[in-house]
Amino acid sequence: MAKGQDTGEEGVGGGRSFYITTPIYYVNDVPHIGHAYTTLSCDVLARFKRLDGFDVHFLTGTDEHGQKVEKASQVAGMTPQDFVDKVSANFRDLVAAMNASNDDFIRTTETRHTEACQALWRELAARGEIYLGSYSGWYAVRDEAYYAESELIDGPAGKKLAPTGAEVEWVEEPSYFFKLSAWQDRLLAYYEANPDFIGPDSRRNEVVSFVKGGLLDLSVSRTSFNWGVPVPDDPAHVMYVWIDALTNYITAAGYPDTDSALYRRFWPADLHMIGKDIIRFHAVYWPAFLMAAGLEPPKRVYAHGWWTNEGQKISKSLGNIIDPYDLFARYGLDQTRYFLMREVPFGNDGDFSPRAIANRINGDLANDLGNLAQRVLSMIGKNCGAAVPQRGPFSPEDEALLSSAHGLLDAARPLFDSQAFHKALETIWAVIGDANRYVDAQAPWTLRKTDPDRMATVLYALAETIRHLAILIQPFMPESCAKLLDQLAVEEGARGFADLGANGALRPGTALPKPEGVFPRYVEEEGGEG
Ligand code: ME8
Repeated sequence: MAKGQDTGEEGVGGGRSFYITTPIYYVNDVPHIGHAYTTLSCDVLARFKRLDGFDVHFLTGTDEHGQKVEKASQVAGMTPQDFVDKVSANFRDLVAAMNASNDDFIRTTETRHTEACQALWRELAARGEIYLGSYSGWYAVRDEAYYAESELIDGPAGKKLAPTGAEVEWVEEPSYFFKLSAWQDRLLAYYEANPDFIGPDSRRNEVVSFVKGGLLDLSVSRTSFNWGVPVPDDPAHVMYVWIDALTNYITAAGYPDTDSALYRRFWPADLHMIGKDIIRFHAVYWPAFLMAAGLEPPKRVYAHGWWTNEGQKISKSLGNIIDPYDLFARYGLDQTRYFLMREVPFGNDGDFSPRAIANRINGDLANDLGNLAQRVLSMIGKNCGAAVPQRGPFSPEDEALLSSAHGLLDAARPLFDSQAFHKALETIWAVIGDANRYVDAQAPWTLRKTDPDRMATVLYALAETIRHLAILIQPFMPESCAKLLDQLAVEEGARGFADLGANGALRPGTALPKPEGVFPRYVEEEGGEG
């Protein structure tokens, strides 16, 4: 069923398409580093794919219905609508502040979304996949999830808690059910036929054993509150917030108009990026809903790990929320983006510490990349008439450096396609290491006196290597790489992956602007904790 895995495919209108989504975030709280992290990873991949010639659709947005959001609006003393308008704007602002390149921002309170949810519901009902019954069991508002008695754990004072630690309440109400139990075998067959559907592998194994353990029918409507999408033809019910939320991915692809250019081009989505907390909803319920409605499941769901703050769970009640705006202000936007993608193997849990980010900024960025660019560009500025050097024949050392730069894209592609962002950076930084060793070995400052022609060739090979590095690092640090490429006088239209290699090589004699440092060292503020 999944077609065009990883490499994209010819869509409507030609060219390869790539549809990537973040979870839509609950508007019960202020956005924190965890939300920024998921959005960032999608932005990095969306930018990579655009540079690689794909027609990308990058979606993010907010999840605005359900009991949790309704309760948060009550605490804030606002109507749910006023409350969601206000908090959704915070998420939209964060997306802009972090320089995310999303093509759409969906809100589940929009009319297009209500229509899509109701159309999906009608389709499921018409196909006999939904029936009316009554639910009695445990519900955790914090997780917006139902739990079986057997899943509960013992909390303090003999209180039962959800396996996530969330409080549970007993719910008894009339409810529509989705016949999830009937999908167990077809889900397992789907996982089997599409080995890349769930990443990383550890999550895939977890999902497969959960489904093998047996599936119960899923309650998909609530009657005890009304902040949700009304169930068609039965207004006493609102849809369970997860059927509403998951539908956002097809709403934004034009559903229910499955003949629309948008839908034909972008559905099924190439990747739903999520955190590991919501894998069950995305890898079990969502493909079951879609298959039951006769629609294609997404091609891949990737669940990344969890950030903690100096070893502690990040939570409002612990007062240790990491505010992404604070990080951008203190360390710089691109520096923060780099750190988040480099520090922790993507897929693993990660721990934030001020020392770790300072080390990355001063080591990887200021020393390795920043110094390389600064040394080379200022030598060219001083010794080559502030223009791309005139090069002579390449030595085997020059060829070796250039060929490692030329090989970067092919090495990086499979790493991006498997969401191994940290490895992509490691691979790029290996070439930075090669380039720094090459500068030391060639010693252009000595050649200046002994063999100026050779110096020019060495500086040319280095400038060309830096051009490759800057083009490939753009997805992670778009603003800083734009500055580097400006300093190499690479035109804006010549910064895509098609311009890598000898075809787009710097032209000797091209005038270069005065070089400026792009990656300053991070100096701890007086009395700061950096
Ligand atoms: O679950 N570390 O929304 P949500 C890493 N509305 N990522 C984190 C994180 C942390 N400490 N904290 C949050 C919902 N995240 C639903 C989704 S989708 C159809 C509906 C990220 O606001 C991570 O991506 O609780 C996680 O999955 C998501 O925020 C949960 O956001």
